[in-house]
Amino acid sequence: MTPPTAPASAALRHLRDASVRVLLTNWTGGSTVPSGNLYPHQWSWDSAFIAIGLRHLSPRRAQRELETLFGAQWDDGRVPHIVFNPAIPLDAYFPSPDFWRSGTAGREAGAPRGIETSGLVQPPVHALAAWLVHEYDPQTSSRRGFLRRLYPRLTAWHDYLAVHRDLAGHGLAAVVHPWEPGMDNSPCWDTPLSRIVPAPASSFRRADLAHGAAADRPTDLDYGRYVRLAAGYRDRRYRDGGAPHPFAVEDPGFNALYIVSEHALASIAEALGEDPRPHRARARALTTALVERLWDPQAGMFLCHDIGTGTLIPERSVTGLLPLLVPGLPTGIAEALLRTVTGDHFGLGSTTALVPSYDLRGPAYDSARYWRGPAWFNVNWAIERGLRQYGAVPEADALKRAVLVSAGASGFAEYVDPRTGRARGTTDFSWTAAAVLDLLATTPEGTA
Ligand code: 9WN
Repeated sequence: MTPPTAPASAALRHLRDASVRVLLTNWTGGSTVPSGNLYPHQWSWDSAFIAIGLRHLSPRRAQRELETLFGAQWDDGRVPHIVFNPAIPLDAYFPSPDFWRSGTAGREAGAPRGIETSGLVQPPVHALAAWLVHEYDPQTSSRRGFLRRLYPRLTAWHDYLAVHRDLAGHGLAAVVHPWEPGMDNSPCWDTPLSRIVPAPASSFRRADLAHGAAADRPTDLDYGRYVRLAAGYRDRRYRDGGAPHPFAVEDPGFNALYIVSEHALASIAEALGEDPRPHRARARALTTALVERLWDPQAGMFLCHDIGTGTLIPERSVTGLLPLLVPGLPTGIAEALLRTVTGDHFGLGSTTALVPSYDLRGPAYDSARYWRGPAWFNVNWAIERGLRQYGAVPEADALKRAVLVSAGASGFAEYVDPRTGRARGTTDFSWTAAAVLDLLATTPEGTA
């Protein structure tokens, strides 16, 4: 790995202009697509990261991004992982609205009328995004009643997680499909997924391979399992209670973002003159549960918990480093996380400039394939914040430089090979551009 050098100020201006171009191109009038070709609809956690970047370009547009997403919220509080654009042909993305059937299969759970969505969720980054968007321009936010309108929706979202997704009864939210933690193809899911009988390949047609190299994407076997699980959830009408879910995992990254967003809800409540204490109490309880249930001292990081077997999954994924974002971790744990991120398994600052999505020494490591090794920009944006929060300032500065250099050099790739920086997946990816805009805003010109 060659350490990234600081881009000069002309290069920084060029990078900013290029990120703006990506976000303007991917804006569809009420929200932003993650990618014009591979993902032509609105995605939940993408929109949160996108709003964080968009605030530097247009605070109004950033507010709109989140408002559009929450316009598709279900009555039970869930925020769907995809909100479909009716103008896009059905075969442009699989699974399409006719697979999810939110209007019929989701009726009891309160899927919105007149908008097609999926029935799964993604990590709850939204309250954090709403707070950062508000903080950037409180005047526009207050004038538009942004927080006032969004706050009840955000609390209903977190209540959905607390009431319907605490599947093990210890407070943490569980995910019921590998698409829910957002790191779809992580080796962490291999064991729980192996218990799922795949849907026959002839029963569905993937659209992703028309836009991405097969070696960068999940295998057909994994897709068969994703389809079987999603169809099963749909066929039980997206109910979370009753029979146990065939796939149920407590994911540290998902829960870390939940905790950080619960802290953000406390700030939002305070700004609105509401009571922040219930949010602080929930954030504290979740932090205790995260440490008690998912911390593994031998690994020096958090691991996923397979609710089906009641055991921790012995795979090191970047999801287990995301708790660096959580304030107030016990000192020993924060120190161990800092050692792990820079140690042999993730190599930050020695063999890698960006944190890989999976253990460089792990048996399933693959530098090209999706969440099985490549470095992702939203995750690295989050780790940069976490490093800074726990005082690892030189490491955070170096990571910030690496994100800027690598995003620009890769054409705003969806993900990159963590050792070489080679672009993988698609390019002109919205959250990559958003991460750049946000990091540039805290980078004095020429001193990155
Ligand atoms: C399924 C949109 C989404 C991201 C996920 C990423 C990928 C979808 C897919 O793209 O997932 O939701 O079709 O592979 O894994 O994190 O939100 O960018």
